[in-house]
Amino acid sequence: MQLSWSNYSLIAWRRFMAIVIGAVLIATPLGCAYRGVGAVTPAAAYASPKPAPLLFSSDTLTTPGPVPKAVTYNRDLAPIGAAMTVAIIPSSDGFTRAELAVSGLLPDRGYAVHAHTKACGAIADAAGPHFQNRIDPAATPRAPSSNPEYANPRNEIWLDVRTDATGAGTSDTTVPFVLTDRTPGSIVVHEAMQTATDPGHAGKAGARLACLTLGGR
Ligand SMILES: [Cu+2]
Repeated sequence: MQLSWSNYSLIAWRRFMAIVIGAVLIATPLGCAYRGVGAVTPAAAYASPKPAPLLFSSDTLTTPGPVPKAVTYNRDLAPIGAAMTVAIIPSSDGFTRAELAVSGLLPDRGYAVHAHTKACGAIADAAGPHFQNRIDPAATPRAPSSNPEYANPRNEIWLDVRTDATGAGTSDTTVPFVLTDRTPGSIVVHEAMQTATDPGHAGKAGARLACLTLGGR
């Protein structure tokens, strides 16, 4: 059977319309996204969040002032002039490594150390609670997370350190998550010699002695 001209033109017309409709379907979200109308491209909708860059901070402790990067809240246990250096290093395999070096602290002493959510401030509480990868839904500002399911060194970044005879020490940890748009604001040194891990006390480490702000916040 031979196709008539009208059959050909009908098929051609249908193909043409299919191409036009397809092009409109593809172009519409791109155009909306470009104009910031709120639509997102399918690729953006399924793309994983961009990993945070390396976080590095280093400074010596001073008294709380207008915008200090590193502060002491207890000069006896965290003397002015003591130094803190921290690097939080993303990796491509789903892990994050954190390294801490301190000097000028008391000799032969343990210090509990963690990443906290906010920058250091005039008062020790300014640094907020511990940074958690999966945030404990039961935690509140008055009752920070103490559930070992959340307050543990795999869901938080713990850098408990022990100083040598000169007051210097290093510690490191590797956690099984990557930082994305939400990153820690500071590293806080506590009075306890190591962080508690038992239920109801997990993550607790006594008074905040010193704080180093991460990044420019
Ligand atoms: Cu802490």
